[in-house]
Amino acid sequence: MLKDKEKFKEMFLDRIQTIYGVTIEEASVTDKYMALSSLIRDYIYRNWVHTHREYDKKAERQVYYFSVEFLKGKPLGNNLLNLGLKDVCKEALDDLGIDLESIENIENDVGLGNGGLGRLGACFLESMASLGIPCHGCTIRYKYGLFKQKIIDGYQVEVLDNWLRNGNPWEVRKTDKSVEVKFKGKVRVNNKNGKMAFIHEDYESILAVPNDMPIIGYRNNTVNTLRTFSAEPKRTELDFTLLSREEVQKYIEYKHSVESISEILYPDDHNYEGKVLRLKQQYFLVSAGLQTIIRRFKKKGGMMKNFHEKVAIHINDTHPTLAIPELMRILIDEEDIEWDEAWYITTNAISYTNHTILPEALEKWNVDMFKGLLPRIYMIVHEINERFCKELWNRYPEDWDRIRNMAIINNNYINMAHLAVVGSYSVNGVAKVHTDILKNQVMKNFYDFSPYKFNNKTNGITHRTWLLKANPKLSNLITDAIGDKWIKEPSSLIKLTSYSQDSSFKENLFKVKKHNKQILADLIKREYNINIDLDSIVDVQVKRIHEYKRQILNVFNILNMYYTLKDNPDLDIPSRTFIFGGKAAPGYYMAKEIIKLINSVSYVINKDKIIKDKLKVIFLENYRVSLAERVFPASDVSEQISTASKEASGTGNMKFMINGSITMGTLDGANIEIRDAVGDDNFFNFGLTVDEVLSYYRNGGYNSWDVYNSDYRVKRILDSLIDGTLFGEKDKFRMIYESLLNNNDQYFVLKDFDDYVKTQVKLQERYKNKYKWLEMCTENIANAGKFSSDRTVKEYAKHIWKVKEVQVEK
Ligand code: B1N
Repeated sequence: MLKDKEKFKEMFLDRIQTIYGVTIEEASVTDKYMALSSLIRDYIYRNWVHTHREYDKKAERQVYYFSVEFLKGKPLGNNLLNLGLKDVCKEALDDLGIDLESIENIENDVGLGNGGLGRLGACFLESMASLGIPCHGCTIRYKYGLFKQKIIDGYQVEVLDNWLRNGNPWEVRKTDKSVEVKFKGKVRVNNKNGKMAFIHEDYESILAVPNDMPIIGYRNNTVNTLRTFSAEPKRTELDFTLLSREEVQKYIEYKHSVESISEILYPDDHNYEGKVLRLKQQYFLVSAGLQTIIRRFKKKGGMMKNFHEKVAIHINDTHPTLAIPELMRILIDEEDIEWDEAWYITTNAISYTNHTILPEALEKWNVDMFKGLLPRIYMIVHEINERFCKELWNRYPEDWDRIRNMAIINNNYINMAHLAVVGSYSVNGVAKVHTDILKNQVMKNFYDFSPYKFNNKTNGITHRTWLLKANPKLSNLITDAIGDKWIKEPSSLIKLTSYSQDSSFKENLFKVKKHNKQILADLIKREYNINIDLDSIVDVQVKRIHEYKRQILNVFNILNMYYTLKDNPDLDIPSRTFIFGGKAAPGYYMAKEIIKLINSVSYVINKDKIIKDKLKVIFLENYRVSLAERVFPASDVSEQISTASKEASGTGNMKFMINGSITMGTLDGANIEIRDAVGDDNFFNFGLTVDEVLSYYRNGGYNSWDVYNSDYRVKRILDSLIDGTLFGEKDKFRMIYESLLNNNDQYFVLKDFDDYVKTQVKLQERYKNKYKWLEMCTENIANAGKFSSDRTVKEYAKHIWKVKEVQVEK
């Protein structure tokens, strides 16, 4: 009924008046947003219930995707698009004098994630709903998502992200489905006629309350679920008048400690801290998730001995690895199943994805802390380790080094990646080269021991969000050329190849890019009062700020261009706009210095008249999903310049590609597969390869002073970081200077500098030939289909989870 414009208007007005108690004239934008979103939510309710009924009836196996992060962005626009309601909604609101875009703008991003890993989860959910893959997301309902970034005097300042302030119109609270999660206490062992029973006593009890958010498939009647859990105290209706002051005080402390569990998302990606609150979050998620899954499974008549045949549990990185011992606990202590059978069920239910090989990101929990918080779970992990080490001993008698190296518990620490590999039936990396590094280096011993577990699933992005929604003009152009089949079958984008020589197509592509640049330029003018030349090369690096992603290398090329132009202001080069965006972990000092450096360089260059506006540098504040949707469509060049071997896959690279930007990249992560897909002519590659980098590491690195001493450009740039000539202050960026020279340049910035600069010059030359450039853009779009998460989740479904798509009839 919402498909009819008049009906839409009527229902919208009715909702504003009856539910929000205001007339349309009195209603604030927030009222309108809440009314519209809740209207849509109610509209899909029947399909939501229906989808789950169909899954229970038709699906042989269902997947539960556990992740401590899902970075959704704004739900409203995606939901309208996938329901096919966007146009009618816009027209109905227009009639009422309301602008849909202004409503979309006030919606908060659902920022329950840091970066690539969380966004991958969100892309997977969209693709799975659109394909009818029976999958349910499970995560924590953080009260505060990833912080908002303010830039003050060039420095990052973090502000709490109170995304739930006005309520969340998309979620449905399921109080009646709450479960209890137990922490601390002790375990009493009962030996009854030779049968051991483990009784957990004196524990602290916490309520996990589920909230369900709909994940709407693309025009297929399917609505999947993202379940988020919030931690709440068990007893809420206390009569305080009957309590002593101490009791009241104790209760308040208990309440705070409980609520802190789902209070805030940890803002560090790639940096493991070992904090007890994080461990609490992880156990809270898996215990709550598994309990609700098992309760439903049994209610539908399932027998626990068949659990693994009907249910697949996926753990997104090691953060939900405690699903392994928690499932064992439930099977043994609550379902009375023997160890061996419980282990069989568990290791046939659980699969694991590894997302990084950076040593500082690997989770290792201190045994004493772990034992205190999770005494029963510790006993189980200990037993898993004992049995695993025995198995190793049988296979590799007396090979102590190997056994120590592979043990789950070693040196008083629990190695979560080891636990994840041992307790799963499948282990996958996220791009070919990353999986190879896992198999041949980082997890070599495990690969030798159980090679059948290891497989690759190259990441993907949902092209419906990142092309159809983010770039409507380009989508229309594509559809005009090859029809709209690509929306459901992204591999058919390949038909665009035949347009790479079509000058009218390319002329239109040029216009679309310019239009998108204009939108971004308007935003930049509004927010930063900087003018962008629409004919300049828009060169973008947006992602978390990290040394391994090498924003510094990008800055050094910019500084080199700046000095070259200062020396020769009439140099014939296309003008260039360099855009950066990204958050630094609040405790990552170096990353924060990099933000300050970019802003300082931006300040110096943008105001320098000598270079005649040939260079502009912009740091976009508070980079997030909704801003990303403006950035990718407007970019010409995609900077993917991580130190080879460090970026497991990257997914921003794919979002640029599908929007017709050309990659400037190292042969790292999925860049390699992108280059293979588009061909060398349509990709700018530079720098050390994975093998070269790994070989340097094995041999103790290289001497960065040699580069400093032999390359005057490098010397000039580095000196200007500390000598006051550029930034007016001595020692301003001493820390960066030291890391590159006296700390041996761990990420090979100086080593790759020369090749990077040369390749940038090559790119500039290529840009001068407009049609050649547009041909490259077309080739990139045409070959982007294989980087759709539709392809990725189909591979997971077929090869890992063994689940089939279910078509939900109306
Ligand atoms: O996961 C993405 C990949 O595309 C990126 O290359 C990879 O860097 C990213 C600890 C992480 N790996 N590890 C994390 C996140 C949060 C945290 O607390 C580590 N993120 C990635 C998707 O595969």
